[in-house]
Amino acid sequence: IHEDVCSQTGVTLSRYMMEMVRVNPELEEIESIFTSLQVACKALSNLVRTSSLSGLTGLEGDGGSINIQGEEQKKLDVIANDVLKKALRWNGKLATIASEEEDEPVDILKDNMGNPVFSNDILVEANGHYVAVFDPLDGSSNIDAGIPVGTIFGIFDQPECPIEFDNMKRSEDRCLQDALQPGTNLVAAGYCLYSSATTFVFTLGGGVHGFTLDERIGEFVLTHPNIKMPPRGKIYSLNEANRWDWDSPLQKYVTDIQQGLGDTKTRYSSRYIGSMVADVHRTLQYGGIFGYPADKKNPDGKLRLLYEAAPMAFLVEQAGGLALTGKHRIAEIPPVRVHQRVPCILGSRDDVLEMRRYYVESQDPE
Ligand code: P6P
Repeated sequence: IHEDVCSQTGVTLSRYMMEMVRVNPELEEIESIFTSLQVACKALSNLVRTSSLSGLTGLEGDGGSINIQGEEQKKLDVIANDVLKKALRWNGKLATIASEEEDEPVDILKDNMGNPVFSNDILVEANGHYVAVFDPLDGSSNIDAGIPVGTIFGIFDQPECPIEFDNMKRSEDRCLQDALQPGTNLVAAGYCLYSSATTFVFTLGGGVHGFTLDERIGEFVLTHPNIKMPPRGKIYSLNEANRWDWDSPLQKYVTDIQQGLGDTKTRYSSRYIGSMVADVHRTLQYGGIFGYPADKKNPDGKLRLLYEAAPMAFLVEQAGGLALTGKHRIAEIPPVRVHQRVPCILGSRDDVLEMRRYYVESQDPE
């Protein structure tokens, strides 16, 4: 990908993508998908911001209750999932989506009743062959406490399928095959952080760029061109309540960096928001290490491989960092189940390599 497109801050995301397509014509369909993603993220930003005004909007953070109109209230993340599905469905460039809020991957060219959403001629013209995986509102349980939350997304192209698929109507098997791809197959990934500002951060494989929503004009504008993660940080970001369930190499690593006994001989400080998008956003800019490692209770950790860890791993690696399960590169793990979890430790290159050394030296079977 040529990255020599406009990089002065203040350029809108829409213009940035137009310039990108001018030098990379093969990205034309991705540009169209990003247009839909932008609209969905602006809508979700508004939804999150007003959800606490439940008296006005009737939207509760935890949902599930019956509002004064006697309507069953959906949880915010279910609403967020609907917003994203609608935006991506009418884009016509996608065939399949997989979401934390969907039990199975969804043929996005069919409506919730299974009927085709496009007439056949439009379907042929649209030729949707991309696959979107997303967590529509990661960290949503934090919303009522005013803690930042975010949308995480990844975009694949449909894999080459064995010939027998050609004759099948689109079936669950085909949708499952579309979705179960390793992070190395991602063509785009990113997140939208709903915090003090709404920031859309993504990579197309040619670096990482951040755009902040300027509500005066309703556009995402370039504020973080070409984000590069510092090779070292001074922050570790893990839920230490799980410390006694971590494996011993990780316990030793964290104790050492807390006590200034690691490679840098400086004591690291702890920052843990408990919302992956916010913790990763800080780590991308300030450096250090974030993770949800394996522990005795959760041998695969907590984060989902397909639509949380793998898209974030793509971003982190594009920003010069590393994303491992402990020893192995997350991007290379082929998912076998849509919602499978994976241990995840990501961040500054030298910090993650130092952490990994504790595993290698311990010869601890991971
Ligand atoms: P814990 C939010 O629920 C989430 O999925 C991620 O956003 C976050 O990193 C993690 O779980 C926090 O989990 O167990 O530390 O609260």
